[in-house]
Amino acid sequence: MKMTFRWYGPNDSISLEKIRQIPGMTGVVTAVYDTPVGNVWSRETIASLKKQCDDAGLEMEVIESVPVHEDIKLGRGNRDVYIENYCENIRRLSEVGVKCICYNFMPVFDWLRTNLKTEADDGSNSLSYNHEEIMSLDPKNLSLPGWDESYTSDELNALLESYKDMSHEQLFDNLVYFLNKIIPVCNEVGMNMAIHPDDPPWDVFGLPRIISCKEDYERLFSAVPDDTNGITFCTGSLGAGRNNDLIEMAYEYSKRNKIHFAHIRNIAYSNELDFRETAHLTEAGSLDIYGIVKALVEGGFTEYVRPDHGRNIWGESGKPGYGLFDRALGACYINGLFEAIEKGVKQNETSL
Ligand code: DNO
Repeated sequence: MKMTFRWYGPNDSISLEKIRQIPGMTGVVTAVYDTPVGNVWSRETIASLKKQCDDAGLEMEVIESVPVHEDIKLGRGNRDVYIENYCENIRRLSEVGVKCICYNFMPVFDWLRTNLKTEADDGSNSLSYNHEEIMSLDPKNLSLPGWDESYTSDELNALLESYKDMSHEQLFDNLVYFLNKIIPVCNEVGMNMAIHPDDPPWDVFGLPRIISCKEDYERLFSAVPDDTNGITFCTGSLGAGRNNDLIEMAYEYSKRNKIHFAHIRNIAYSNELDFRETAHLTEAGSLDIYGIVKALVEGGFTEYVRPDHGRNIWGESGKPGYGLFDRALGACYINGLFEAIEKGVKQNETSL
């Protein structure tokens, strides 16, 4: 396992120097943020990110994300242009040693929450999701925390309109079309693709979502059966789906080398669909983080991990989910779990 930390580039309030001081940190997960979605990233910008990481003694082997242009998800006539740009980004990133790209295929919105500062009893605060609140919103006049605010309301309306009649099957076919074009490039340059699950893992605002559960993964793997076509195993996103058996999935997909990247965080269920994010510790939430890490280790997982969303603690008011303190605590906890479980597994092997 390689422990990494998400870094939002030179504008991140958390410096690489601080990230490096977190015990066990080997590298960062970053991206180019100033280029419009769908365009080719400049070699200079990529090289500059790489140099900053090198200078700080951190690796830059994972990119999160190279976003997928909506025209690709919609299967529009000009998608091939954006797909070719995507291929070029894969090539350019591989030139500087990137090994894994995290992306998602969620229409319009990425992750959705209704509150970014839900207070817990201990005075910390974190992100939360309330389904009734989401359902009461008019997607055409949205002002939701956490989604890409780069759309004007007219653009957003037009985009939502374009998805109006799209079925899950069509969206899935568009994903397969995209993957069939990019996977040959991934094989050529040695890049793993790691699709992020839908967050939350169900349809919202009538938009189809297709990467939410085991059946979705099975369909994805059989449609594009290639080693580079893998997943970002995000415990918090998948875990919001009460029917997802995370321990089973972690074991099964690490055994099949399908997990190229893992996001580890915990959530506490409040009722059937609602949840709030908690500290990473198993006992802090509803997910068995110990059980999940154990399943990853036993399945032979050796890829990248990052502590996902943290709370705001100790007076910090960080980027929602991405402050320093709680994610650093999360990294230490996760490192501890891996060390204990890996050593336990080795001991068992030698005593057999
Ligand atoms: C949220 C993140 C997601 C993720 C994208 C990947 O905190 O996990 O925004 O980066 O879905 O494309």
